[in-house]
Amino acid sequence: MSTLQTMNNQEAAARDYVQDVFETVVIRNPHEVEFHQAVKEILESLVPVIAKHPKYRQNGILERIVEPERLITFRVPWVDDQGIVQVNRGFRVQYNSAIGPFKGGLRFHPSVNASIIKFLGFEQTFKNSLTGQPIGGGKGGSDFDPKGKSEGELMRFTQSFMTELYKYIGPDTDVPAGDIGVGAREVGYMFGQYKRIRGGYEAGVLTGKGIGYGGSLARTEATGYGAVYFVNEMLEARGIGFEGSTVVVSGSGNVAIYAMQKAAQFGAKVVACSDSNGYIYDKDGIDLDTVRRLKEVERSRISEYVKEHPNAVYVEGCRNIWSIPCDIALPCATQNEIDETSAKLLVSNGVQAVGEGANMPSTLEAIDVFLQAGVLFGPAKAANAGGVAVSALEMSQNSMRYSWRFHEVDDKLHEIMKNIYRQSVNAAEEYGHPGNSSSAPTSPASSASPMR
Ligand code: NDP
Ligand code: 2IT
Repeated sequence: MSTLQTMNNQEAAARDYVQDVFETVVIRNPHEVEFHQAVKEILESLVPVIAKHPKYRQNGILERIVEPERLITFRVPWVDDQGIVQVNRGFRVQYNSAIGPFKGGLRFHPSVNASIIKFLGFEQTFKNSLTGQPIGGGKGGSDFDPKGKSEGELMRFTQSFMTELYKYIGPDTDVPAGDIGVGAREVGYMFGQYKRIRGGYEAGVLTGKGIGYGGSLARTEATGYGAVYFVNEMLEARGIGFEGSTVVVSGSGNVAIYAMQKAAQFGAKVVACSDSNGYIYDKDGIDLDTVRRLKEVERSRISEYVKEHPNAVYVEGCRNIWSIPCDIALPCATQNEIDETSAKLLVSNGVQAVGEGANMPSTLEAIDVFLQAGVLFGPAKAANAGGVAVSALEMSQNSMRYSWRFHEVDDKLHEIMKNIYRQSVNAAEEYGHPGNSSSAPTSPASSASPMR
């Protein structure tokens, strides 16, 4: 048999194995379309690795990787301002602890369910290992909707959530942090409740804490800054950069704000951002101070921006943000916000690079469009790893009972993002990139609809 024939046989065997594992995932996790999507993306990319190392077909590695160590669900009762008892559902997936305690954020959003939490926990496992830090993968959250809740309601809900979650977490077992709908305020309520229940000060049980009680400088900025650092590496490899470029960012939350800030510091003009109601377009460049005040202080809608900046326009509905011509697109809102149509629009408008600040913001079809068009594509697991990387640095500082200065943490973050880029390039050189969707495992149940 020729070497080429042996290689083809190994690749066919790898593809069959991956297809079998994927079919089992679909059967075992019915209707969990986001989870199927995340698993499919990873399995597809592993075909050349398994073809090259056939031993991985024998030791059940993929079967173990696709199954979380455990998924915890629990009731979260709380009393609203009218004195009525409300009940939400809480989740924590402890996905994989092979290289360290489970680590990953908590999301409070009405769309949260087992599928969302499992896709996020699965992604987190790979992202965390890419950071080079000793952290396993986890994720959690609730279908609680923080929008429109009073401060008292938010506090009572969050304390009730921790009253159950505390049983499963700890500085050496599982360390949650923030995600959509969970920032330093919510982490603060949770940390206080955990401390009361445990009767001791275990600073490393949560990250993303306030600076006064064990938080790390630069954690707030880390995900957005890290995404821009990663994209900058991609651009520099092509001899270009942010300087003079036009950037569109979706979202206007934690990740989006600091991606905009760093992109602007690197000389880009950020012309658009959004929230779940709509987007703003300011052709002269968005005034970030206004966005930060509206979102971080007043917690109001992005539509308010145009009242202070009459030259900007507000468009209801956030999907069409991708019709704005740009050189660099940074999706920083939520999963499946860029579908095939949006990806084609971005490509036809000349986009050069896409960096995923959000988790799984591009559908599988959208990723194919970017790869086929030769667009520089920074996948979430690599591009947004800066947040959790600095969370791991927060854990280190808590263990040392010491804190680094802002620039020390930022320098470490920058180095970590460069290292993730180098690892990604090395892997692509060794195994090729998964641009060809024909090698993907297939299932009719596996395509998630966009923007839920
Ligand atoms: P925030 O809650 O701070 O901000 C989320 C932003 O996205 C808001 O502008 C929100 O609008 C918008 N958004 C949320 N859900 C939807 C939706 N279904 N449709 C349209 N817009 C939506 O969250 P983060 O900035 O922390 O997280 C953003 C993304 O980045 C998420 O995918 C998260 O998983 C990912 N991420 C976060 C990290 C972190 O450190 N925080 C680390 C790595 C990834 P609105 O206010 O109207 O809801
Ligand atoms: O998706 C993510 O990486 C996060 N939400 C951050 C997790 C963390 O533990 O800092």
